Amino acid sequence: MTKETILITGASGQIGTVLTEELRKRYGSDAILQTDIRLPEERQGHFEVLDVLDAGQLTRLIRKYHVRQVYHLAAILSAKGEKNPKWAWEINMAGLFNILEAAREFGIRVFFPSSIAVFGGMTPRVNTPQYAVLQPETVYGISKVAGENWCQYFYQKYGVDVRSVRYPGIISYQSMPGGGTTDYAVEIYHNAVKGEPYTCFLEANTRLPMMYMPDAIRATLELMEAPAASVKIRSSYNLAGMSFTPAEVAAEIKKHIPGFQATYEADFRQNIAASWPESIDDGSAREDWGWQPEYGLEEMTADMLAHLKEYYQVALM
Ligand code: AKB
Repeated sequence: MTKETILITGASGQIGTVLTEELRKRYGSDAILQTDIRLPEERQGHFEVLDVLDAGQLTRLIRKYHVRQVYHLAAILSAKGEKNPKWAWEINMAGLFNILEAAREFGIRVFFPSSIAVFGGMTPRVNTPQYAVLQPETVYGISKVAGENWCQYFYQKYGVDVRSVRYPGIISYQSMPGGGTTDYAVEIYHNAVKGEPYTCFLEANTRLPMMYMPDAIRATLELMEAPAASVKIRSSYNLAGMSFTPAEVAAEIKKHIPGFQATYEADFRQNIAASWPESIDDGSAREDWGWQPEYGLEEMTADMLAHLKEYYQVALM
C-alpha cells in the first residue's frame, strides 16, 4: 500500500460501496482500505475485517496501513435501531468513540455521517434550519445528536479535524440501503424495473428530504477536501438535495413505466418519518464550502431507471 491510507468503516454498506469506488478512482486502489464487520464474497482492493467496537484492531490497522483519514460509515440505521435500541446505541456511540480516540492519537481526519434523524417533532418541518431543537424520537437519532456533539468536542478540545453532514435519505442504483426509514425510495425503483407492483411502508403523502447518491458522494468529498478554515461547523452541516413523497416518486416512475402500480400500507416506520423534516435549509453548507446539489426527482428517476434496466436487463416498454 502507499504511505498514507484512507480507511472506510462500513465499506460494504449503501454509501460505503459507492464512496469506496470514487475514492479509489481519485487516489488509487492502493490508498484505500475497506473495512467491515465481515468480508464480502466479492471484493476488490484492500479489505480487512473490523468490528468498530474493537479498538485494538482499529489501532492495529491504523498503524499497519498508515491511516490518515477515516470515513466512519458503520452504523445501525433508524428502523433497525428501534428493534434493538441498546445494541444500536452501543454500535453507533462506542464505535464513533473508538474512531475519535484513534483520530486524536494518530492525527487523523474523520468524516462522520449524521442524518436528518437528529430532528424530531419539536423542530420546524419545512426548511428546517441548521440550528434547531434537536429532540429525536429514535435511538438512531439520539446517537447521531450525541455523535455530532462528541465530534465538536473532539475538535474544540483536541483539534481533531472532524467533518460531518446530516444526510437525507440516499437513493442509489449500485447498492441497497438496510434498515432505514427512507429505504422505500430505493426499493420502489427495483420493483418498477422488475415489472412488479410496490407496497410502500409509508403513507402516500409523507414528504421527506432525499438525495441521489452522486450528489451525496460529491458533498462528502467536497467537505472532506475543503480548506479547514472553510469548515466552520464541526458538529454537522444540514445538507439538502430534493424532497418528495412516495406518491410523487411513483408518479415520476409511471412517466417511464406506465403500468407501474404503488400501494401504501404504513407500518411503524410511518411514525419515524412523521417526526422528521420535510425539507432542509442547507444555507451554511452552501455558504461555507460551496455546496450545490445537481439532481432533482426527474433527473434522478431517469438515471435510476436506466441503470437498473441495464442491471436487470429488461425492456421498460
Ligand atoms: C434512515 O432512514 O435511517 C437513513 C437516514 C435518513 O439517516 N436513511
